[in-house]
Amino acid sequence: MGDRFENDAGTVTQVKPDKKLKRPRLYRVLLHNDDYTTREFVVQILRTVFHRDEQDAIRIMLHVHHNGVGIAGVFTREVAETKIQRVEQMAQEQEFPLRLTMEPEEEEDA
Ligand code: TYC
Repeated sequence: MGDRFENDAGTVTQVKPDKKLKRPRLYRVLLHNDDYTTREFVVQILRTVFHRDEQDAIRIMLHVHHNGVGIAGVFTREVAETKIQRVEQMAQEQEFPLRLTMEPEEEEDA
């Protein structure tokens, strides 16, 4: 139980027991290679949706192009889901088959 305080008017305040403030689980958003999405489009979404600078966006795009998969960014679950949806929407509009997935980072203790 948390601390109790009583003021001069007899009002008792009971403090809620401390809750452990757990850090939210983080998710990697993975970008997958394909043969049809243009390099320019991938760089564009890395810049606009994932806020990468030009150099970083090109580096990530080339990494995915050569290795098949790479990390666009790391976010809480809802933010990761929203970014994936935005990119899927943008890709669909240009009929690119670009695919993104997310996976939880391993839990760190304490
Ligand atoms: N392989 C694509 C091309 O040569 C470029 C590309 C890179 C596509 C990364 C998707 O996630 C991707 N046009």
